[in-house]
Amino acid sequence: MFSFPAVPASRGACPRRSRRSLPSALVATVAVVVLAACSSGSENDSPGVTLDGTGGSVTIEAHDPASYNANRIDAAVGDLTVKLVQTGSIVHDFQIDGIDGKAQVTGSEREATATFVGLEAGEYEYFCGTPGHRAMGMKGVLVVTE
Ligand SMILES: [Cu+2]
Repeated sequence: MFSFPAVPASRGACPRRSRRSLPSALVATVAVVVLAACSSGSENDSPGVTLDGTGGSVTIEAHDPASYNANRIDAAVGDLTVKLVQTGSIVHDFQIDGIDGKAQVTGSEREATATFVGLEAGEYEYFCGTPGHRAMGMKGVLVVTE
């Protein structure tokens, strides 16, 4: 199902007896390595990119299959208008955890704008509400400062 690039090749050459006694802890470790590889892969589209929304507006891109072009947005206390731009054909949206509002794009509506009102200082998670996308890493942190 998946190759194990993080596992030394020598492990694959282990004699049969050691494979039989493979501790479950090692199996769990391998599973974690695979998960880590998957999640880092899904975030490759937005490697540490921060968007500046401190002026009250920001434009973020939605990429297929499930990522934004940034994993952080900085904003100021107050209102934030977010323009979501579609670069593919899958339905995506932009929501902020705990805040009313949603910008949604589809194959035919390539841009959508939403204004999130009265943001207070703090950190919020923004995400795509299309089923499965948030879990695939289509999310980021919104940092609101005074
Ligand atoms: Cu999405």
